[in-house]
Amino acid sequence: MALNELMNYINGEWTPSSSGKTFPDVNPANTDDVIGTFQDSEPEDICSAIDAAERALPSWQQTPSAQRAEYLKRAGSILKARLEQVSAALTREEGKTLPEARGEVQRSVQVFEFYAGQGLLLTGETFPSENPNTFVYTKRCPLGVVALITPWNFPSAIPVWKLAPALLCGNTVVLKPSSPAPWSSQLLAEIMHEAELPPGVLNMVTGQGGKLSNALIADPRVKGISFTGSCPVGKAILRQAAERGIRVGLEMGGKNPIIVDEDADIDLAVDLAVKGAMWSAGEKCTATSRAIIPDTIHDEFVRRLIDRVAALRVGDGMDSDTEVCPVIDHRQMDNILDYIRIGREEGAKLACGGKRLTAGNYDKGFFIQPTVFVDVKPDMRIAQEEIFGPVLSIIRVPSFEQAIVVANNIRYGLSASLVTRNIGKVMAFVDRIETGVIHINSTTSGLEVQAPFGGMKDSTSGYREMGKTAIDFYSQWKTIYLDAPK
Ligand code: UN1
Repeated sequence: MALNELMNYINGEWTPSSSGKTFPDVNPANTDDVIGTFQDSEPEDICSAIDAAERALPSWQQTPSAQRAEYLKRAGSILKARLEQVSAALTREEGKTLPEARGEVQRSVQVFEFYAGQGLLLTGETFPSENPNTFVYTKRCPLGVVALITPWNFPSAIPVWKLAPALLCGNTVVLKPSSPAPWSSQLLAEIMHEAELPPGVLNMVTGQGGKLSNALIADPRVKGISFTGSCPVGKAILRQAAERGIRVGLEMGGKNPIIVDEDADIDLAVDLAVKGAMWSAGEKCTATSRAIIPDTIHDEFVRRLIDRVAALRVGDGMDSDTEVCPVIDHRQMDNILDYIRIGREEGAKLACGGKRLTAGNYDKGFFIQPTVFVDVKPDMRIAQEEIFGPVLSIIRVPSFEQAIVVANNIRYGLSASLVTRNIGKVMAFVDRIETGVIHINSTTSGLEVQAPFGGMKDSTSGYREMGKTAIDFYSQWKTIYLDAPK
């Protein structure tokens, strides 16, 4: 069977890479299922994409923002009409269950709708002047050509939540999706094409991360970079971009805790810990990876949690009874299994899971048993480093006070959750927890598009995505002193 050969999208055209080479996109639930081949691009292809973006910039930035918003509105309605198809594609290439994929694509639709609604709201300020004949005001203008470097774990929502505000503000874009999941970005480019976005306003180039990202960052025409991915890659981007003095937004790892208060509903706490840790096989930067539990309820919490985790159904995300999906690829699977080995060597106790599933159809995919460690000490590597897999570490603490200390004693600061009925503890937690996202009585993951999203500490370079805040990243200010002519 002839495979689908997918192309780069440059200047409104489907273009092969200059290398002539391709790489396959494979279904992580069944590696016999090759979705298609994608262009294994070279720095020259990035250069052509930047050429196109640069050429498209003058007329795009002069297009009124209300009109730019119209394209987003159109894209949102095309995506909405295609929700089932795009969600199924997402499950097939990324692995997450179909309901989770639908949730993600639905969020992409909401992102388009939200920014489409901002078309007439790119507001500035007016200021009284010292002089009677002067009008002082501010106006937003775009950065220019921006590079969006996106991960595989939310291959629909993350490209959309970067692209929509970038376009709204009048920037032109080069999108480089992560190579394990390029198809979702391909579908996004197709939708923007159908929405009749002018050629060159969005360009998409697939291929190996390091080489292509370097070419993007090094090009003097690129004026901003937004990246979601791992901490080491993010820090390397930051160093390179600092040389050029351009704007960089980094959204990186997490090691997100759930703290359960002594008076909490334990079944609710177990439910939130299991969903937060195991849904999407833990492959969210907002996934729960530490459960910090006070002595008094520890054993009961662990007993109920293990019952629940041991009963989780692992399988193909397309099967309607699957709860835990495969992980993305062999490399990721090996990383996770390595961390499980490290946890055992460090002296943590494996309470359930811990292995790759291999019998029957499992053999063809990358399935890992949902895994729980108990007796985890806060300074162990499995309690400090991001694993990005279905692995939860349970840490026992003497008190609520100590729980917050342990939660904060880490380089990351993305998200945290508290399960409690006690309003005083809610307030103390909100005050003292060092994370950019705080969930009370809900899982550490889950975001809404109208609210700012981002972390603290090593999880971020200090900016926020989504909501109106993203507009501040993708635009810059002009301050105008307008004097009446004599
Ligand atoms: C969510 O919690 O719903 O890469 C989204 C990630 C985050 C997105 C989390 N940027 O996992």
